[in-house]
Order: sequence, then structure tokens, then C-alpha cells
Amino acid sequence: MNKKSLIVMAIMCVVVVAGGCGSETSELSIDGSFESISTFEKTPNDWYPTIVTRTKEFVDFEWDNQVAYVGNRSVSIAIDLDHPEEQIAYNWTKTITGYEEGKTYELSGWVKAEKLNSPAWICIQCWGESKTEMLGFNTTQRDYPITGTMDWTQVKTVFTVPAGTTEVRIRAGIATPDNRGGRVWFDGLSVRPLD
Ligand SMILES: [Ca+2]
Repeated sequence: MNKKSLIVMAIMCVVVVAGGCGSETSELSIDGSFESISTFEKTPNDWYPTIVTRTKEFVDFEWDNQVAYVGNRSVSIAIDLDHPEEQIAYNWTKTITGYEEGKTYELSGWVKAEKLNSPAWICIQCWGESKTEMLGFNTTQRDYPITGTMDWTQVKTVFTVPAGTTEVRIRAGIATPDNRGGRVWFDGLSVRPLD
């Protein structure tokens, strides 16, 4: 191998190594395919259902091993027909780590719907230190309104993490009372940087 070839190879190695260090361009780890079990509870890895004590008998949060878009499992929410006439946004939720302030990300996921009268959504919330002030918010439901009965459909939204954000939270859900008698499944959620 001549000297010129060695220099070219050296440059290529540097490029490969630089690419390999590119955690900035890789997806954030959110376990959005709901395949792995959490350590302490029988729920998908660090995803939790928002159960409201007074209405819990009217809602079923399920870690479903019969219906999936990716792998063998998804998460679902089913609301009983006789759920009280009350506005509640039921959702599966998780806080995400590894984000950077000022950076723009795309949140995407797959949704399957059965008898929904108002859209299912996947949203992102950026909270400040006090946890009472939401600094940033975006939802898939404006551009991708999933209603009625639909097979797996991809939804997306873009968000930038505002300065001062201390917690970024994903929520995937449906609301009452419109969706009484309806059910939704979520799978294949991911968050990837755009810049
Ligand atoms: Ca899955």
C-alpha cells in the first residue's frame, strides 16, 4: 500500500469514527415498541397508565400481546360505554432522557383506532423547574386526526426543547366523554433529532 492510499484510509477512518460518535443524530431511547417489561411492575419499560381512581372501573389500560405494529406487543386504552360524563384525557406516559435544550426533534408513532369520536393523540410536554409551567407542547392530532375505526396509521409532530426545560414527557391517549365505547392502540413510538 502506498503512502497516498494510507492517507486516504486514515481520513476515512476519522470520518467513520466521527460518524460513530454521532449520538447527537441518533434516536432517543424511549422503548416505544412496548416489548420489554419494567423491573418492578408488569408494565412496559417505564411507561405508565394515568389511572384516575374515581373512574378506574370504566377504563382498561392494557399491555396488549395480541395486537402489535412492531414486535409482539402494544399498549391500549379502552373506555366503557357507561363511563361518567366527565372530561378526562387518559394516556400512557413516559419521561424521556438524553434530550438537549434548543434542539428540534420529531416524535412519531403508530396508532390503531376502534370507534373513536374524537382524535387519538401522541403529545409532547416540556416542563420547567416548577413542574407547574409547561414551556413547550405539541401534538400529533392536528395534522393526523385519528378517529373512527382505522388500522395502524403513522402520526408525527415536531418540537423544540425550550431553554429551562427540566422534564420532557410523552403522552399517548384518548379523552372522554366523546370516546366512550372506543379503544386505541399505540406502538412504534420514537423520538429523533432533526438538526
Ligand atoms: Ca410493539
